Amino acid sequence: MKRLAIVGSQWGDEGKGKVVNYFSEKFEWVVRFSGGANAGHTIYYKGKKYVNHLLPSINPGNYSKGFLGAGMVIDLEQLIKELKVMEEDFPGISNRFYIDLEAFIVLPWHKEEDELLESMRREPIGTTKRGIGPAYTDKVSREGIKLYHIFDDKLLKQRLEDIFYLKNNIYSGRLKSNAKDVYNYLLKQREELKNLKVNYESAIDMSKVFRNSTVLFEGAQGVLLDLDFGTYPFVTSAACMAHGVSSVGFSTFELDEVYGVLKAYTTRVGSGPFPTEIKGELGEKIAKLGNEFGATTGRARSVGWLDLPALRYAKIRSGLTGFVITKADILNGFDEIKVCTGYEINGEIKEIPSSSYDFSKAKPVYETLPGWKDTNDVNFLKYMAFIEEKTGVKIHYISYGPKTEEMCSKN
Ligand code: 2SA
Ligand code: GDP
Ligand code: MG
Repeated sequence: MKRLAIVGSQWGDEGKGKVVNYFSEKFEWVVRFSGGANAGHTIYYKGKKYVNHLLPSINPGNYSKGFLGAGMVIDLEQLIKELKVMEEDFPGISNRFYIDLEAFIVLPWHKEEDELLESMRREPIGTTKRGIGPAYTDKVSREGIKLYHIFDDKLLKQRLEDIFYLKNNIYSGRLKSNAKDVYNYLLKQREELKNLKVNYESAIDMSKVFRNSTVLFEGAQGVLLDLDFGTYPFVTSAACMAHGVSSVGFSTFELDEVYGVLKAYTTRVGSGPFPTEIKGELGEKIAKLGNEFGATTGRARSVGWLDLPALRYAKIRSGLTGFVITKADILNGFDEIKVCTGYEINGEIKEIPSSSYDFSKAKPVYETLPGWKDTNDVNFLKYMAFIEEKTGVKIHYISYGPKTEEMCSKN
């Protein structure tokens, strides 16, 4: 296989980092194509845990290289932090990372705006406050800084002055950031990145490299958090699905496979509809067993039963060709497992509605399946067969623990 995309099939935190890390053995490049430091992708290497927010989940021990694409919004300060953690254990690893010169930069004012907007919203989105929404907003309204700007002192200074002229008019002095401080801040980041020997590349050079290499695309968040197709407005501001590879110069038709990572139950962090949420003791029990806390913010994730309409939606929207199921081990020993097969909305059985308003009224219709002792149990095989039958997507791999090696092919 030359090109594989791995995306989240639910609301994120399905275990994409671990799954990408498992497959990274077989690919020359691991590419993050969207999002920013809102993501938290957990990997283990030689028994040690690393949480990648920006770095692609390459296997530090092999030769694979990581690319941060133009569709990302990059917080350079956070990137440097992550690289330094990696450098302690793998000296020289930073030189295996490449950034598209067109990538957009998250700056201190974006985080300030994220805080301000959340505090002013009547119905907060529950963002990670990593400046993601404001950074993408600036990108679209053409008011920001791209990576290439930081290599031209004069251009950078001029742009920052222009940006703050506008921002200060809009925010009437409410922002603490100013052009001079951000300029000095960026020169410092530039110096640190130079010392770490990170590579910068133009899209044209990289697309030549990628066309002659094997590439693994690492999605962030999940289909239901996608800006266009998720539970808007309770979504992130980026492409969470396979179509995001277009920002690296690929068409989805060039992908050999698109694997959706699917957690054996569902979690969600932040606001928005969550029909299969399990409230009370049982939900808390699963959350505790699954250690369901945000890998970026530490926020408690809400837990729910598996949601098949949501998976059918993910299949159609993201063109999934297979599933990788994770965290079924967390449900080991449960007598019964519920699975949502449809929603009742205004007295009718339906698939996912377009509007979050209708979705928030959806009542899940459940089937109850027998639980399993462990992931070798026949009842777990039945659970997987049920998912395959109801979604029309085959499960290709099973992850049964957090470590990279705790994974096997299904057949
Ligand atoms: P934002 O910050 O603007 O992207 O938030 C908008 C919504 O997107 C959700 N979101 C996430 N959901 C699950 N996992 C994410 N990454 C972290 C993790 C989350 C954390 O790995 O656990 O640590 O809290 C992630 N990033 C964004 C967010 O909750 C909002 O609903
Ligand atoms: P991502 O955002 O999709 O990469 O997922 P996160 O890293 O935010 O959250 C997934 C959590 O589950 C991490 O703590 C992983 O180490 C852990 N994990 C991944 N796969 C499995 C699995 O199959 N079983 C168990 N028990 N934990 C897993
Ligand atoms: Mg995560």
